[in-house]
Amino acid sequence: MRGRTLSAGTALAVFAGMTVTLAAQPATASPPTATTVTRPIAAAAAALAAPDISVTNVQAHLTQFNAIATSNGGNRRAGSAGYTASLNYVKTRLQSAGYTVSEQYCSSCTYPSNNLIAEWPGGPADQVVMFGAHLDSVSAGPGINDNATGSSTLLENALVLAAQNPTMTKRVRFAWWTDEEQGLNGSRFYVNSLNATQRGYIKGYYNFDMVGSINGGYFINRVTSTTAAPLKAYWDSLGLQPEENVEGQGRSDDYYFQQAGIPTSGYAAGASARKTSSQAAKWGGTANSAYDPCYHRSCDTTANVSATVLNRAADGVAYALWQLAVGGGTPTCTGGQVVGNGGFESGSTPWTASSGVITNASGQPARTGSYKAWLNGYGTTRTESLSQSVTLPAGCATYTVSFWLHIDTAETTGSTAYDRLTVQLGSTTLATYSNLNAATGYVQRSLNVAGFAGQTVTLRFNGTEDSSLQTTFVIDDVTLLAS
Ligand code: DTR
Ligand code: ZN
Ligand code: ZN
Repeated sequence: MRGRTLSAGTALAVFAGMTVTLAAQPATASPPTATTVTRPIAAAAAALAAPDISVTNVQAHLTQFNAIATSNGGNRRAGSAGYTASLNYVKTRLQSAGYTVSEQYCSSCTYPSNNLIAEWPGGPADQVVMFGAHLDSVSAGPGINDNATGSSTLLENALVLAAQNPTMTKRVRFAWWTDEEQGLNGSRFYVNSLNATQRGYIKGYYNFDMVGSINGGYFINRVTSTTAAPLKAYWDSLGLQPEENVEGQGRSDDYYFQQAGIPTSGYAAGASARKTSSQAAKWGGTANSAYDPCYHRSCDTTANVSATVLNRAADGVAYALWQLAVGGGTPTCTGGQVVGNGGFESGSTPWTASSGVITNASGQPARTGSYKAWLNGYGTTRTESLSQSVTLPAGCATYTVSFWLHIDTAETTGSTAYDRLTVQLGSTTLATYSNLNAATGYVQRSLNVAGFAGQTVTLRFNGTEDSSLQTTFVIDDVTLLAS
C-alpha cells in the first residue's frame, strides 16, 4: 500500500484530483499502526509511476520465513537447514517469475553457505543497480525484523518488477546474502569475487536490513548522497523527515560495497538503540524505547514488525527502482522539425549553398513563398550544392527527410541520366534524381533516415550537369521530421 502517488519525473509532485486518505501522518503522528489508505483514482496514476507494493504480500513472505524457522529449530542461521529453506523459498519464487537465479557458495563464511543472486534480464548489462538484504538470522531466533523484512521487501519488489515487465534503462540485480550476522561475510565474499570491470558496472548498491522495526524510525544510509536521493524523495513525499542511519553505519552488507568504491544507500528502521523524544514526536512510537526491543532475540517474530514502517520501506524500494532503472518516465524523443529555413524565405542561414542557388529569380516559381533553391540549369558542365548540418534527436519512432522537387530538362533521350541530383546525409547517398524524373510542377519526395537517430550529420543536395542540354533541379520546403 502507499499513501501517495509520486509522478515518474518529479519526485515531489503529487497528482491533483486524487482521492487519498492518509493515516499516521507525521507531526502529530500516532504510534505506527497499519495505514488506512484509499488508493488514488485510476486515472490519476501515471502509467509509468512506480507500482504500489502490497504490504500484505510482503507480510505473507514474513509468515513463511517464520514458519521455516519454527520447523528448523527456531532460527534461519547461515549454514543451517532454516537458512537453506529460506534460500529455496526465495529462489523458487524468483524462478517462476522469470529470473535468472544463481547461487554463490561463500567458502570463507563462518558458516559456509550460499548467497542468492537474481538479475532481471532487461536493460544494459554494464549498468547495474543492485538491491540487497541479508537472508540469515542469528541463532537466537527466527530473525523476522532482522532480516526477513529486508528479504521479503526485495522478493516482493522483484516479483512485481517481473509481473510488470517495464522497459528497463538499467539492469536490476537483487541479492540475498548469507552469513551477515557473523560479520558481513556473504556480501564481502561477493564483492571480492568481482573483478574491477564487474565492480564498475554496479552504479549503486542499496541495502535493506531491519525495515519493519516495531518502534521504528526512518533511517537512510548516507542520506544526503545522490545515491540516496530516490529513497529519500519517497519518504520526503510522505513527510517522514528521514535521518541518517547512524546506528547501522558499517554494520550491514553495504559496507564492503562502499569500501570497494561502489556508491551505497539503503533504508533501516533501527535496532537496539532507543528512539529519542523528538523522533517519537515526528514519527510516533515510544520515546526512550528500542526501535526493535526483540533485536537478536527469540521474540523477533512476525509480531515484532510494524506494517506501517514495512509498507513505507517496500513502496520506497519500488519508487527508487522505477526512478533508477525503468524507462519511459521522460519521453526520450524530443521530436520535431530539425531543418532550419527549409523554405528558404529567411536568407541563407543555416544553409551553405553555391552562389545564386537560394533565389527568388522569376524563371522558376517557389512552391511556397518566393524563395527556393535552384540548382543547375546551365547546359554546361557544372556542380552546385546546398547543405546544412542537422541533429536528429535520439529515441524517436520515425525520421523522415521530405522536400518538394521540381525538375525540368532539355534532355530528350528518354533513357539516360545525364544530369543528376543526389541527396546525401553524412556520407550516405539517400536518393538520386535525374533528367529522367523531369515532371511538370513540384513532386514531394520523402526519405526514411531512421538510421541516423541521435547523430549530427550534413544534409546535402548535389546537382551535377554534363556539358550540354540543361536540367534544372528546384527544391523547396525541406523538412527533417522526427516523431
Ligand atoms: N547488521 C545489522 C546490524 C545493525 C545494527 N543496528 C542497525 C540499525 C539499522 C540497520 C542494521 C543494524 C544486523 O543484522 O544485526
Ligand atoms: Zn540485520
Ligand atoms: Zn542482526
